[in-house]
Amino acid sequence: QLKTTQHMTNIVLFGPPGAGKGTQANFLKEKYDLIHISTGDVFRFNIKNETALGMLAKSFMDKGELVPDQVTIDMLNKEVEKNAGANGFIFDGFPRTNAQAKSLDKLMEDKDSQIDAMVALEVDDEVLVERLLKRGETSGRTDDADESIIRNRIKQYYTKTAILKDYYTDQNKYFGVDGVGSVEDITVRLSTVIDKL
Ligand code: B4P
Repeated sequence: QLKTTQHMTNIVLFGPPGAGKGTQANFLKEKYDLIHISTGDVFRFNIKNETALGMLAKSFMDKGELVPDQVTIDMLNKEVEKNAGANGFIFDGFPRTNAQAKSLDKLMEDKDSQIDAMVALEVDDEVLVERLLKRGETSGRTDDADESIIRNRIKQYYTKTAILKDYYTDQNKYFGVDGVGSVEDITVRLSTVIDKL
């Protein structure tokens, strides 16, 4: 018997901190009519509203550490459930660990769907630091305020997150894009990949 699919398009937008994930997701969600879930934004919303989740997340984010997997996974699952019936999702900042990637696959499978692609923004470390320090001048984000915290975030990326490139490459789902250039040019590069899915 053939499996029925919902024809959802689900994209993981990937890259180190400051690569432009949030910036690009805002364009792509409109263009492809997808629900954008940024785990960083959800945590910041909870911090602003002083929820228990926010207070917990803040203790990690302020140091440039990752929030523990189970907390992040539970939150992500709830955000997806809130949007049942969507055409698909852009996951921005999730998954960031192997455990998160596995749980996302399971979540999609339960919906008779799948992750179609990981689209990665490739940017050199020094450019990342420069961008985040610049954002820190106005964003009020505690994790952008200090170079040592920014460097710790990049370190966390290399030790815990970068390995996910292999996870998706093994499934022929990894697509890397040059993340340096104008925001518009980078949107075109990403769209070229997504249009082929
Ligand atoms: P995020 O909110 O995901 O923070 P980020 O990695 O800095 O976001 P992003 O990469 O989207 O920034 P953007 O490029 O848009 O995470 C923050 C923290 O939350 C993490 O450190 C962690 O503690 C926690 N967290 C989140 N998800 C988690 C998870 N799954 N598991 C555990 N913990 C989690 O912006 C960067 C800057 O570059 C902006 O100022 C932008 O204007 C600029 N920019 C963008 N494109 C540009 C371009 N083309 N040229 C020049 N500048 C550009």
